Formats: sequence, C-alpha cells, structure tokens
Amino acid sequence: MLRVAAAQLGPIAKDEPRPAVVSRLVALMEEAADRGVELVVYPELALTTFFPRWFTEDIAGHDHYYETEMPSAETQPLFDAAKANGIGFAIGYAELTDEGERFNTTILVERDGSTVARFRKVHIPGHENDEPWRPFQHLERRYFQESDEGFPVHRAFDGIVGMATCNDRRWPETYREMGLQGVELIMIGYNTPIHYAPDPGQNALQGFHNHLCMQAGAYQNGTWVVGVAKGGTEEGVESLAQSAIIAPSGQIVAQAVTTGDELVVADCNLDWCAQYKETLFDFARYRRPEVYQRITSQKGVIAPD
Ligand code: CDV
Repeated sequence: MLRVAAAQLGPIAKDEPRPAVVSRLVALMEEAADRGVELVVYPELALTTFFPRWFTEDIAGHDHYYETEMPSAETQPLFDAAKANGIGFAIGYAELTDEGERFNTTILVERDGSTVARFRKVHIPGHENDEPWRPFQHLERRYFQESDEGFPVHRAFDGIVGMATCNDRRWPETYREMGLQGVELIMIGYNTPIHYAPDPGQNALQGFHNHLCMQAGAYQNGTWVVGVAKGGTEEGVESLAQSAIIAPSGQIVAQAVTTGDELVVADCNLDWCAQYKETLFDFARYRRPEVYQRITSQKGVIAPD
C-alpha cells in the first residue's frame, strides 16, 4: 500500500518569488508528513506562473521562468524537507538545458532524496506565434520543444511508476505506452485554462474531459492515476482544479474540493492493478497489435476516397 498525495496548487502570481513558492510546496510536504504520505505529486510548472500565456518576441525574455539546475539554491529547501521526512515527490518545472533546449519537465525524487527519473512533456499544445486575438495566449509551442524520449516507466516506490504532463493526459497512447511496460501508478500535473479559445463550446466540459481521459487511461491499463492541478484564477486566467486520484477500476477515490493549495490523499494498493491487467486487459492474451499498424505508422487522418 502506497499513501499518495496530489499536492494541488492555487495560482502563482507573475511576480511571486521562487522562495515564496517553495515555501508553499514545503508547507504541503509538511502536511503530507503529518498524514503519513510517502509520495507527493505536484503540478506542471509548479515553481512559476504559467508564463506561456504571454508572448515575448525574444524567447529569452522568459528565461527567468526556467530552471538551469535542479535542485538549485532556491529549490533545495523542498529537497531537504522531503528527505528529512522520508517522502518522495514529483514536480514539474520549465527546464533550460546547457545546450539551450527548453522542455516542460517533471522529475521524480525517491524517499531517500535521490532523483529517480526525468520526464519531458511529449504532446505540446497551443501555438508558436503571437495570436493577439485570444483573451490570453497558449504559447507552449514557442517556449517548449517536443520530447522524443517517450514514456519510460521506473521501478520506484515499491512499484512501477511513470509520468506524463497535462496535455499528454488527453492522448490514449500516453497511457498505453506505459501500460505496455506494466505501469501501476501514473503521475500527471496540469494547467488547464477553463477558456479554450479555439472552441469555447468546450469550456463547460473542461472538468468532464479532465476526468474522462484520466479515468479511461487508468481503467484501460489497470493503473492508478494521480492528476494534479494548478487551479484557480492566475493573472486573470481561470484554470481547472479538480485534482483526483483514480483507481485501476477507473473510479475516483479522492478529489480536491477547493481551487487552491490542497493536499488530496489516498492509499493506493498497487496490487489492485493485477485485477485488471490479468483479466479484461490481459494484453498478452487479447491485444491485436498486428491490426493496429496505423497507430505508429500514420500521424494525421487519411479518410477513404
Ligand atoms: N498545459 C496544457 O497542456 N494545457 C492544455 C490546454 C491548452 C488544452 C491541456 O491539455 O490541458
């Protein structure tokens, strides 16, 4: 049994200093310790405001939102608090590499303080160029590149665990890639504005779509899913909260009730995964990869003549 917490965050202001944000993260970590949690999952871009909502002509104009090392002097207190309490954690942040590459990254740190894994977001949504017609922009495709590293899983926390980031959760391939490696717990941080400028008709469905895709991914792959929001109204943009911990049955076992900083805790029995992995979703017995060829050989839709 693994006691897991989704450490939902409320808004992070544009001018909120890193140490103030880290203090909020540490406060959630301390609460997790009090509640016997072993693994804390923080959201996507958990150290800063969601800066891709603003256009800068020079991409370097947003460099101060990126981390060039992890831990840094400013983030070290989080690592210290985790190690002191014997708690592991996953946290999302903007990564700027020595080679000048920019990724939307999440790292996983074990209970002994060792960094176990790094995941870089695969599906980068939004747009590359200035689109001032939008009430706010979603320039992730300007500020992050797509990762080619895919969806590895890791033996950690006495199970098999993996990560994905925000938009990745909407794609069934994300879960199946990890499902085929026996994943038992998937950690997903997200920043999801309620207003979707390309089709505002979807606004009212944001909460439904969020849970729909994560619950389906959990059930169809017999895995726990921990979905963690940065919610609330950040710099005038309202974002979805509704962080949730989902069982391999697809059922939500714990859910946030606020749109701010909140710890959502559940006991995740990783052995439950076998009930689905060895029955309805016994991949080795029932999958038919020979008739799924389009999934990896074709990108867009090719309709019949
Ligand atoms: N941060 C994200 O990836 N947000 C997207 C929005 C743009 C749709 C999401 O899938 O929630």
